[in-house]
Parts: sequence; C-alpha cells; structure tokens
Amino acid sequence: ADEALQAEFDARIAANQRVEPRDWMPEAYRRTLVRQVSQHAHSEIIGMQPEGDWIASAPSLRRKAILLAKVQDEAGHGLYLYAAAETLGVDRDDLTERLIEGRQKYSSIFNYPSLSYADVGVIGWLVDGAAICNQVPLCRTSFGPYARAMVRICKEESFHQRQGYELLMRMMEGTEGQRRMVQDAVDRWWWPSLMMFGPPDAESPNTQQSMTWGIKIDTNDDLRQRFVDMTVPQAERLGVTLPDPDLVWNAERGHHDFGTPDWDELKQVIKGDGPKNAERVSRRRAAHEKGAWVREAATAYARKQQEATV
Ligand code: FAQ
Repeated sequence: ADEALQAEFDARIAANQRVEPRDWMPEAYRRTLVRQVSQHAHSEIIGMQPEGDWIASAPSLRRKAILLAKVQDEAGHGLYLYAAAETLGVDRDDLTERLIEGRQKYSSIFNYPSLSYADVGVIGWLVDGAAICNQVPLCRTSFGPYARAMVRICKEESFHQRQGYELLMRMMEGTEGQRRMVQDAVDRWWWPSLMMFGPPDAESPNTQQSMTWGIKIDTNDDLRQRFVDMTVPQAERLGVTLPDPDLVWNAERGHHDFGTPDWDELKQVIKGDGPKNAERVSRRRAAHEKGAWVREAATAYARKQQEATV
C-alpha cells in the first residue's frame, strides 16, 4: 500500500500539483518541511529585533509609524508560518521551546547588530530584498499551506523593501554625514545579505532532495546571483558602492561576477557564534517567559467559553 501512496505522491509532484496536509507524504518530506518552515518562522520573529531596537529612537513620527507597522508585519509573518508548520503535525509551543533552547536554527542575518538608523533602511533594502528573491519562487513550493503563506508574505515584503529604499534615498539627499552613515551600513550588511541564501550549492546538503520534492524551486547560488543582478542597478541609482572589488558585469554570462562571501563566517554564525546570537535568543526567551500569563489567561478564557456552550 505504501508503494501505491508513494507513486501517487510522486505523480502529484511531477504534475506540479500541491500537497495538502491530509494527503499522504513521505516522512522525510514532512521532516524537511517542518525544518524549513519552522526555521523560516523563527527568522521572522527573531528578525523583529534588529529593527525593533530603533522604534523608540526613530527620527520622526512618520518614520516611527512606518517602522512599527513593518515590525508588526514580521510578527504576522511568523504567525502565518507557525500555522503552516502546525498543519504538518507539530506544535507551535514546542517549536518555540526548540528555538529558545538553541535546538533550531533561524537566519544568520539577524545575528548582526543594527548600529545606526541607516541600518533600518539597509535592512529593508538588502535584507528584505534578499528575502523577496528567495521567497517569490516559494509561492510555487509543493506544500499548499507554505505556498499560500508565501503569497501574502511576499506582498508585504515588497512594501518593506520599498520603505527601506525610500528611507535611504532621503538620507542620500541629506548631509555628508548622512551619506556616510548609509555607506557604512551598506558596507556592513552586504556580505551577510549574500549569506542569507545559504552555503554554495556544492556544500548544500539539502538542495537536491528539496528540489526533487518541489520544496525548493531554485538553488542557493542561482538565487544569490539573481539578487546581485537585481541590486547592482539599485545601488548605482542610490549612489552607494557595494563593498566588493570583484563585482563586475560579465557580458558573456549576462550576469555580474562577484567575490566569494566568507563561508567560515557563515558557519560560525549558524553554529551560534555570531556577534548577536546569544542576545537575540535570550531576548526571545525573556519575552516568552514574560508572556506566560497571557497564554494562561487565554487558555482559561477559552476553557470557560467552551464550558458555557456545552
Ligand atoms: N542562516 O542545505 P542547505 C526573513 C542552514 S528572511 C542559518 O542549503 P536549505 C524576512 C540550513 O538550515 C530569512 N542557517 O539548507 C525578514 C541547513 O541546516 P539544517 C528567512 C542556514 O534549507 C526580513 C544547513 O545550513 N528566510 O526572515 C542559512 O536547503 C527582514 C545547510 O544548508 C527563510 O528561511 C542561513 N543563512 O537552504 C524578517 C527562507 N543557510 O537545517 C525580518 C526559507 C543555510 O540542515 C526583517 N528557507 N542554513 O540543520 C530557505 O529557502 C532555505 O531553508 C535556505 C537554506 C535557502 C535558507
């Protein structure tokens, strides 16, 4: 019977049809999705911190309102993604425990500090830009709930990216000091943004199987290239320099050539030894513990409502 189910699953993937939560799926497919979707959810939630640090000192009411809305969107993205993960039979509380105990990963990018307000703009431009590049293809991923969550998330991410670019445009029209702040932020975030796409294809253990299953649509290196090609003209328009002396248009390939990210640094950050790993996780843990009374109250309320209806 398992063989028939496997054949049905394979046919569904081959025909580019979605797999839904109640369909039979191989255990390894389920495990891979739980891994990727929960890492993605954790990234959205931890990703609130670098920009969240600037909410209290935003330079104007307008900037504060924009930043608050963006950071709230990220919380929302985390929630859609936890909900998508739960359709695979895992529990959000358990995933949160795994995150705060350091047993599950989240994106390396959020382990770098945000040192000035220009970082808010650069995170929007480069980090959300990279996120969009990676996530637009995931709108066609084979697992239905993940794909549908991605559609909504991508719409919001493109607004995020534009707000970052607009903020930087304004700063570049400002004083010499403001232009220096923007360039400094670009210098610090460029390489970590390239690392968001994961290790090079030759060292990516999951890519091939995930592509066969239609979970991933493109390889890490292909997406990284797409991001570089998309970003270079935006940097020119903005008037900043991307900190890579090897970055040059290659007419023969029809793409930009670029330097090699420091893969040892990526490994280090993934392992938990990045500049901000310990702080990000301990703040997440503190927020979770502080919220315990809310969860208890909500559970008690739900129980009372249920008792009232029987
Ligand atoms: N950081 O074999 P692969 C956002 C791990 S966007 C940490 O290539 P895979 C929006 C990988 O998990 C950021 N770990 O793995 C936002 C694996 O470890 P494992 C989130 C990384 O899965 C913007 C191992 O290395 N986006 O949050 C990283 O096929 C602004 C081997 O790697 C997503 O999660 C890394 N950079 O490809 C929010 C997108 N790279 O699990 C706030 C969905 C690799 O075997 C502010 N995910 N690893 O122990 C994906 O597309 C994929 O999972 C990849 C990795 C491409 C990230």
